[in-house]
Amino acid sequence: MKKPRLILACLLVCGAVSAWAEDGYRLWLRYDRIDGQSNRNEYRRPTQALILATPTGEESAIIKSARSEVARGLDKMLGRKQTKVHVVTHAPDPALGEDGYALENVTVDGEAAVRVRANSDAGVLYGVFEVLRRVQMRESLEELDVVSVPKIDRRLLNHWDDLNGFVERGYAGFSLWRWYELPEILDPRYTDYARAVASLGLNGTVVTSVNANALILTPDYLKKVAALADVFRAWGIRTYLTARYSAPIEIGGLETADPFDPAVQAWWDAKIDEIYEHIPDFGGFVVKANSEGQPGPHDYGRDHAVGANLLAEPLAKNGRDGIVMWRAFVYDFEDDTDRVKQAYNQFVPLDGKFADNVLVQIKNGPLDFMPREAFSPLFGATPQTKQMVELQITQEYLGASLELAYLGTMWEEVLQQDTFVQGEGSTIGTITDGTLHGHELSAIAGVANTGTDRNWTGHVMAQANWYAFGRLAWDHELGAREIAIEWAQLTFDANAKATDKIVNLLMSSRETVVNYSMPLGLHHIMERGHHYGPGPWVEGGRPDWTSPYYHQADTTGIGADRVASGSNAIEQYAPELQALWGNLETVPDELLLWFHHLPWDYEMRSGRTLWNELAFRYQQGVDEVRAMRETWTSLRGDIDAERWDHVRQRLAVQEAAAIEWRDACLLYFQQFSKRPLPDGVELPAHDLQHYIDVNRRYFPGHPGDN
Ligand code: GCW
Repeated sequence: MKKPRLILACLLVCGAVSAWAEDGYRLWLRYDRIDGQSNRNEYRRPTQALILATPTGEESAIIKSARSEVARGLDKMLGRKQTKVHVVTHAPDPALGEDGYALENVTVDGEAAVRVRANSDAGVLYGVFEVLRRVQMRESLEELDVVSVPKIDRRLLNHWDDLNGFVERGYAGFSLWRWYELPEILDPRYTDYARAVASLGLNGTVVTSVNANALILTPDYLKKVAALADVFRAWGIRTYLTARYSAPIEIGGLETADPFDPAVQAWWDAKIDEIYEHIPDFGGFVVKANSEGQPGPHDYGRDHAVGANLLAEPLAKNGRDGIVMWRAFVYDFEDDTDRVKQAYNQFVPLDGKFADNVLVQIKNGPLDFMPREAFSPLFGATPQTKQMVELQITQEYLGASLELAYLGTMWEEVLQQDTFVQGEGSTIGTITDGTLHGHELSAIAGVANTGTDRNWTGHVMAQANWYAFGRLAWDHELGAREIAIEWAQLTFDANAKATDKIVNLLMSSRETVVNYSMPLGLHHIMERGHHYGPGPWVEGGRPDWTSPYYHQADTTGIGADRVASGSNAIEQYAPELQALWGNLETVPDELLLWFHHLPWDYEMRSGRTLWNELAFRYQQGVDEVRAMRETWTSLRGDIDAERWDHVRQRLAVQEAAAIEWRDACLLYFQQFSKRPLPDGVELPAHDLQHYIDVNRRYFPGHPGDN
């Protein structure tokens, strides 16, 4: 009687163990044993030793990290006891910049070796991660001729994490930073976080939210930040904070935070000295000022440049290289100018007034991370001011972590978008990397999608967005598809056919979300507060937080009028784009209703009326999610059951969400269009009121009460 029980127990335990193993925790750093033959192709196991060549040849903390990753990765994959790692000195090579690296084949004592050469220890670490990536992808380490140099200096994650553990627009649990345990207790997860960040070549993290709490700047909290910074430093990651503009009042006991007040200046000066005592390589601040209720220099009649320079000066004192990333996400509901014009209006007159170590941090769109918007016209409009792009990795408007939306395609579109400010080729990528206007210092930010969920990002497929952001921060010219291929190979290690299917699924997913939520250039028609699901009917309160402000639907038609007949926001763009987007003959369908208010019977390129096209796009979005589900079903057995089922469940949710968007929006807009749904578009299951009454209480990531 005993034996079967034992076997049963073993089966249960073993089953549980393997289920736990595929919980997504390992991200793209899986390092599974390679058995000589991979799913994809024959693989010749590299036998080489590793030579780490730096200008100093020292065994620094970062080099130790590189060694530990080799042991954890290479040895495990190759089933080796210990790869030989030699650290040697090498003359600096200007071609590699600060963080770049070269991978070369060399012979040491008659033995084949791979040399990772760089000008900094961080560069060596990035090179080691590339070696590991290549081995994971079964790429040969022979005939190596790799030189890789990041185009952007400061490659940052921005965490919107509050001190109480809540993550604003976070859909993967709570904050990774356990402030109440710090500085004494160090969660091992901090190291795993740092490994993941460094593996992508990211080199900075802003650990607190832009909706800032001044407490983080108090001595007790600075000790906690310093403990985190110590962990991150060993992985080449610098720590940054957000600065609450009114901190001199809230924690400094002053009566004002006016940047012209000498006591305020002295306070920041001393505070920044204190920060550097705790964190000698402190990176600087991100500041959200005079936006959505945050305090700022306007409270004292001073402009953004004066505001930013107040912090910039002490950050550059004594040879420090701290920076200020001053956000351009500013708009004021008391100003009745079209919201999408306001940042440009506030910042363009300030060009040339910002200190050298200030960058203006601009969201890709002038509104707010919509599934698609025209790019922010502020890009390139202040040639003397350093500008950087802020992308949102967390899916605030693209289905949170319930829905699959690969954002690599969206960011490729953004980074390669031509602004024409200096003629053709003036892309947002070249503005962000500083080359267009000849700026030395450059930075890029992505709002993180990480949290305490075991798989880090809530939806396993959302790991691809963290990955894609990191890769694009390193090289904004990489293609979304090549990044998706890498990620899918590293993450699932499936056969070639299955990998192809996963990549295709990723590649079309963002457009699918656009189709079922905000097609044809519609924007900001989501539910209020938590921003999940449809809400074209949202009205009341400040107008720029309502939906009709943006869709402008009425019996004559639909769309935001941003040409001369309306807000004329289009005038903020280069003449080439004004001509392209202002003209109905040439404006792409994707931006049609972003710029134009058009009659319901307007004839589209497809030959359909605008109303029919709108209905058709919503239906198409639903059909595409159904196709995604079929594709996923067909992957059963090609990837592990745990993650297969995880995604399968979420795709079912996504189909229901797509149907809800379609039905809610079409019923709502039909009140104005007064036209029937065209053939081929499914009839809604409920009346409009049903959708209006949907109330998602306690949706994660929303700071207000639900
Ligand atoms: O998109 C909006 C979000 C806010 C966010 C703000 C910002 C951190 O709804 O939650 O606040 O943007 O970027 O400052």
